Amino acid sequence: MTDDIGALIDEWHAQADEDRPAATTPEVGIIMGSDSDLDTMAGAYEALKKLEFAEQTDYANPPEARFTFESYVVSAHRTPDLMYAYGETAAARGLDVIIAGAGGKSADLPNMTASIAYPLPVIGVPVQEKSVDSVIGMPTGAPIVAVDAGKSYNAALSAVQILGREHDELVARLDAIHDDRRAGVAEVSRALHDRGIDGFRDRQE
Ligand code: RP5
Repeated sequence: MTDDIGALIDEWHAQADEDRPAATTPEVGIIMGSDSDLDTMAGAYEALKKLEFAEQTDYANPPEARFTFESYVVSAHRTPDLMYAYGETAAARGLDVIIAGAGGKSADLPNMTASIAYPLPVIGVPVQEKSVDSVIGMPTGAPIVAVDAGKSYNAALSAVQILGREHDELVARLDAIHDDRRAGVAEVSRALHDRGIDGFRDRQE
């Protein structure tokens, strides 16, 4: 293969053949149909960073963090060969779960990647409301896990829940951010009650 897409495909296949130890490869792969999806997919980055995942930008030189993710743009319609290669090599490259986001009415990247990468779990993120049916509309026997439109943050939490079945430290991190959320509700609840609605609103302005 000669073009840049071909070079990426060749690279992934070569990495799949390397058989690197699990601790040195990304656990989570984030793919999106276009870089215009990035703002919506950023929630996944936010959640993963909160859970102390580092972004692995060089497959051969992993960051120090034990848990990592990688990200790529993979368009189902413009580069179906790239999508196929990503799904096909994902498990051998060490990924445990893929988060795939796409927008538009024909948001096929998540569902097609789920079929290609099966039995690796794929969590679909409909980038827009109109993409929901396309992402979740899979026939019986062709599973995908999906979140609501735009909820890439939740997709990352779900990905880490899956990883947590193998790694107790991730369960502890998930518990910690859940506790933070509970504490946040307790704080505003008390502030609302104790200051009263007018006082609470005044403080927020
Ligand atoms: C989809 O089409 C992408 O996932 C994106 O949401 C949408 C528009 O893509 P661009 O034209 O911005 O590249 O495939």
